[in-house]
Amino acid sequence: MSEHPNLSKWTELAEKQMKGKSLETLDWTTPEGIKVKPLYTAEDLEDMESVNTLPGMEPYVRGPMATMYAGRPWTIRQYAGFSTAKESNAFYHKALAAGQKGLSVAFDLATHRGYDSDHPRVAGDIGKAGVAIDSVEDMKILFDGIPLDQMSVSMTMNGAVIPILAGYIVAAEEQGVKHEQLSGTIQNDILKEYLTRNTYIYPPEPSMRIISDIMSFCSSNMPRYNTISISGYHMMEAGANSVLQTAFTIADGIEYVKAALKSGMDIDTFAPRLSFFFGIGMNFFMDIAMLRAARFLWHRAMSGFNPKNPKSSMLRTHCQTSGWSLTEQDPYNNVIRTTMEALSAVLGGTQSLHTNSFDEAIGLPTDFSARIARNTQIIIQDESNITKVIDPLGGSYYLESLTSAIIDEAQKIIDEIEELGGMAKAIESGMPKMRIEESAARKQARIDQGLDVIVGVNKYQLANEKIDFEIREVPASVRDEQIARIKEIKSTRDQAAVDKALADLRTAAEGGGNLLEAALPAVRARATVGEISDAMEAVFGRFVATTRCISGAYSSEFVADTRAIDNIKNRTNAFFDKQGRRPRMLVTKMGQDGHDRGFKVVASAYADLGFDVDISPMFQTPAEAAKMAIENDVHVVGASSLAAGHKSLIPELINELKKIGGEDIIVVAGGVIPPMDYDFLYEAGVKAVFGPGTPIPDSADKTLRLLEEKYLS
Ligand code: MLC
Ligand code: 5AD
Repeated sequence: MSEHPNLSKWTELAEKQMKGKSLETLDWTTPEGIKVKPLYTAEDLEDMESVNTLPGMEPYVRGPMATMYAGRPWTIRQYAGFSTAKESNAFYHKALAAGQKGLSVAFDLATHRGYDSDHPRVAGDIGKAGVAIDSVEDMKILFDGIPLDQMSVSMTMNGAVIPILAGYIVAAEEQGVKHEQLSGTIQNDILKEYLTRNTYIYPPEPSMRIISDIMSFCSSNMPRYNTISISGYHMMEAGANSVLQTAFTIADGIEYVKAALKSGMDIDTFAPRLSFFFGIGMNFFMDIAMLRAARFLWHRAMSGFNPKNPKSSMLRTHCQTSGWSLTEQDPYNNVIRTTMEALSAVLGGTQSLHTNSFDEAIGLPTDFSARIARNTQIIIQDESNITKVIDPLGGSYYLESLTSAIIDEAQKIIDEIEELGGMAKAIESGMPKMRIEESAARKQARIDQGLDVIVGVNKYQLANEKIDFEIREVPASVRDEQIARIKEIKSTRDQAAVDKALADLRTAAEGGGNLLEAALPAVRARATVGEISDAMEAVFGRFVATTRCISGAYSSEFVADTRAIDNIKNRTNAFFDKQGRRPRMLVTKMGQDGHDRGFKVVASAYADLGFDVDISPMFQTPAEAAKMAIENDVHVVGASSLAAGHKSLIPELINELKKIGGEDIIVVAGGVIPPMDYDFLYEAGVKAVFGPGTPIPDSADKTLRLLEEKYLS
């Protein structure tokens, strides 16, 4: 028998092994600000409310279902969509045949923002980041051969949520499937769009009403349908640490509950069908603990609304591994990262999971990369025996301590948001966005200094990278195909019926009825996504965000060694001395690409490095970006592209600059740009391309060198 654990004896022993160094030097402060010790014991668990609970029972720390994966494994649900409905449908069929269990539709950015494929603003976006859908005819092709009474379908849609959900319902009707048979989830989470994802259409108030209308329609007509997927994923991808992700997501959930209650619904009619969506990153134990903490916090928050149905306070969630954690460099490492993150999601007790493809930082999944991503889950489910025991890490001293720490830290932020008047008010105040952007800038600074390791990027880089796998490219002809189909539909439909349905929808928008219900006749009459969106926009208006960026967070993380940034700062100062002004840069995003983490981090870091930075609004056309560059008299434009629009949007920007006398302005590009496209961009006149993972001091150095050559030599 070993002797009873004695912590002071362990400390003595450990200190001896530390050869004089204090044990405290082994403590680690996580990005969340949580102190992690090298050892946890039973003593750490005393008085913790979240320990010693059971799965399927309040407060659901150990999982929402009593038997969890021992009874039924999580749903393998891979997010996918590209090109036309026909191509995406074929991709879904192959995935289902190979072991995927649920569908998850990725729409292109034009659809997200409520534009038909023939709209001039979206010429560079059609079919690129997801599938192009213009009408119910496209929806029917998308689900061809997929029985919607049996298959649960998730649709990631937030802006154009009314025409898309109505399109799905009508496509099902035309398959002979009744509303009450439909099972699945619509993302329908607008608050985080204003915060990070940016595919909003209308201002916050009418958008919140749209959500209540959907909850109300579905609770009466589609009882198996999850009316919202309250998402932290995008906050994580935008740079939020796990405490921020948890707090803001739960606070968003509370806001939706309040909005539904205000519209007159009873808590138990809608709350059981609220679902969640978390992003899982590389901090392995932290994100397991995050899911457990989130369930606890949701139960606690919901208890305040006195539901009668236990399901009303039960957090069920989808998870996705982090796209941001994956690298363009040495990309097979991404298979390993995704496996780690998938395990974290599973050990945290997710209900549904998407595992990213290893080519994430280069393009959309191919058949090959999608197979490996899917098989990652299948192997965990079928080969590892991990599913046999419920919450197998429950009781781990470390994990339970982390769970409790996240609960405490996130609760403080949730309370802070309540004091601001709830999440909608907090978003208006700018607080959550600032916190996320600060967290992102700090993370980037730690990576750029090598304090946070990314293999292949800031450690063990390969001298020669070569891509030996296929990359998916979506041809520009998709736009022509979509435009031809829109023409065909418009010429064969009953226009009077369309006009009447759209007029009725406008009336509903003005306050005369449920928007989802009112959109159904319009969809049946073959009104397009753009027409339905426009009918509501005529009443609600279109939301335009102000872009701001934080300052100081990036440079303040450089404590130990400031050489890399000092060099740039000295040179921007020298530029100022010689030119009478600082190097001025416009950082812009064109097309409907809403990924603003990179462009915000670059803008705030460059400002810290002594550039004079202008940041454009989102969703610029190339002509608008060029005009802003001229008006602000910049030396250089940095175009950020993460949604595959770079081959059309960036050359067009250069043409537009030429047209209005800006041929002298240097153009550099950054983002998810596959190496095989670099030469194309150089030929179009781009002076430098910065792929994912480029340290900011490196890109700033190169940009500055271009400016020095041009202006100082
Ligand atoms: C589950 N069930 C069980 C059980 N486990 N029954 C008995 N014993 C068990 N152990 C039952 C459930 O009660 C349910 O039935 C049914 O089985 C299905 O289980 P589920 O757990 O509800 O799974 P699922 O249907 O997959 O739903 C998961 C979900 C849902 C609730 C999280 O909202 C979902 O699928 N979300 C996916 C969201 C998504 O894919 N988003 C992509 C975002 S990508 P019943 O009858 O109770 O329903 C993105 C990227 C971008 O956003 O573009 O930015
Ligand atoms: N197909 C597959 N995965 C996609 N993602 C985004 N769009 C698609 C798509 N069309 C994934 C990526 C990205 C995350 C937001 O979702 O992993 O990082």
